[in-house]
Amino acid sequence: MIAVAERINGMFKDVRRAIQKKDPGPIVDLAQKQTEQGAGYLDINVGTAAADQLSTMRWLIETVQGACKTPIAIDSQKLPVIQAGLEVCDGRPVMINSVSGDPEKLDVYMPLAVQHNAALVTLTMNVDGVPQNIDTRVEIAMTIVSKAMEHGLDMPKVFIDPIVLPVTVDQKQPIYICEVIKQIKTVLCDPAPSTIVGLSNISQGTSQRPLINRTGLVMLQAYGLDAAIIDVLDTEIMDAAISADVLMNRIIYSDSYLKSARM
Ligand code: THG
Repeated sequence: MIAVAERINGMFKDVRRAIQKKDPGPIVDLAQKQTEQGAGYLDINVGTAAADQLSTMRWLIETVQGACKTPIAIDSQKLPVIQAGLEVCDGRPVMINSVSGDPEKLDVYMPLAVQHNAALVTLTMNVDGVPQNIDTRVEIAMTIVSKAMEHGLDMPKVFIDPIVLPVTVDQKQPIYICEVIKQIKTVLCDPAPSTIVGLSNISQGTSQRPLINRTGLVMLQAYGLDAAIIDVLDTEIMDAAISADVLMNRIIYSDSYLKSARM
């Protein structure tokens, strides 16, 4: 499973403070620590930590690129912030995170992804909002897939995010997400698109967040999840994700598999 490391996000106090003081130290530290713990991508999200999101995104990316060689996920709902980030990327693999499943938006973001050879995270939501059932999520995934074919985006570089909702809001949601992932991976097209979730939403409002996060992650992996935005510094969730990859025969077992999978 591809772990997209979530900690370089302006919603965390340490990152917010670093952004406000333009202090690269904490950002460099998080980039290196998350890389050591097996991050496949480092998600970078300015959040609400700065007035000038464009220059802050550029600074964060340049700081991270100076600290490690790990691929980067540029996380913003705003196109200009994504574009500012892409401008300073140094040629390492990059992921655009994210765009909704509106056809008009896909017509803008997909050519951008092709132009930058970037992976693209697409959300199963549209102008009508975030669907809470299986079928509407899969319908939006079908729109995403047909748009990707039209724009010549490689299917494995299309990451579909079915949008995880908290188990406390509706206890049927986690198994719905499992079913959506299974359908995306088995019935839409061959090769299938990739799947991704922002995991920690699943445990919002519960008393057992880390446990529910890692149990949910392993379930989703069993249904074919390819990537998750998680706290890779949480050893227990990373160990669970890597063990699930072994049990699904996705990585080879050795006695040191927890360490080798992080390299
Ligand atoms: N899908 C996609 N991208 C995303 C999300 C998603 N990007 C943003 C977000 N969701 C994923 N990133 C985070 C980062 C941190 C936390 C959750 C998701 C987190 N928040 C703490 C909490 O929820 O309690 C609070 C943090 C704090 O203030 O200290 O851990 O779904 N494609």
